[in-house]
Amino acid sequence: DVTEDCRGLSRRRRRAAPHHTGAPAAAAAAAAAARRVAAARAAVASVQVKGNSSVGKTSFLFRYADDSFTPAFVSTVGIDFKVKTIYRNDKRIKLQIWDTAGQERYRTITTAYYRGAMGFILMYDITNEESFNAVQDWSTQIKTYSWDNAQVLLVGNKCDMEDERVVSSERGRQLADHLGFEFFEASAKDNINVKQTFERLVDVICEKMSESLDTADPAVT
Ligand SMILES: Nc1nc2c(ncn2[C@@H]2O[C@H](COP(=O)(O)OP(=O)(O)OP(=O)(O)O)[C@@H](O)[C@H]2O)c(=O)[nH]1
Ligand SMILES: [Mg+2]
Repeated sequence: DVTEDCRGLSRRRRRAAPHHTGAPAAAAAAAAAARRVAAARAAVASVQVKGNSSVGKTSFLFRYADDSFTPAFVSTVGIDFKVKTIYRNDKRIKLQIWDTAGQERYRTITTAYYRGAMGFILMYDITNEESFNAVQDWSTQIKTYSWDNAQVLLVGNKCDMEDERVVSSERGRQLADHLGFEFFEASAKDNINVKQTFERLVDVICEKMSESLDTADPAVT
């Protein structure tokens, strides 16, 4: 429960804070309190982007969070994250997006983080057969290490490179159906389906969360 977490955090902070007097301190305290209230009101959703190295995970995140794109390839070391506040159905949601390294050598580090995610974007590159073949393995990893109710979307990235396409939309869709995931083709470069992917994932997570809250309600028999 996110609200509980925020309250717990503010209690700990209050106890640890030194006792100040005077207007600047009071103003700062009021501002801090306002921030705590705002933070407590926002739900937190945590998602991760997975898939082989160079499929475009970091680019996808940068396009979404900063609306930027660079053609240079800087392979991610370990794990990193960005936070973006979004509004869905009048609800404020702090979306925590974890960008994980696709390279095999960081697998031990990245595997440790699966548990924390409510949803995953599993990505391949439509111009790279190997990245598509790896989707099954990534899916198995997700199912093995993540929370049982975690939601997954399959994304075929780089759909701007139609001339170099080796994975047809049809094969992508079939694999998604087989794995039970929703499917999008997208381009971080041309900003196609990036926002839509994240928003759909958040909506699916919210649906799933309220479903599991309903079934967990002890008043319902
Ligand atoms: N044409 C095109 N190029 C893209 C797209 N997305 C990413 N790229 C390029 O693909 C390369 C790899 O992108 P990254 O986002 O760094 O890949 P990654 O999946 O984060 O790789 P790792 O961090 O090693 O796991 C970079 O040169 C990007 O510019 C896209 O939609 N279209
Ligand atoms: Mg990366």
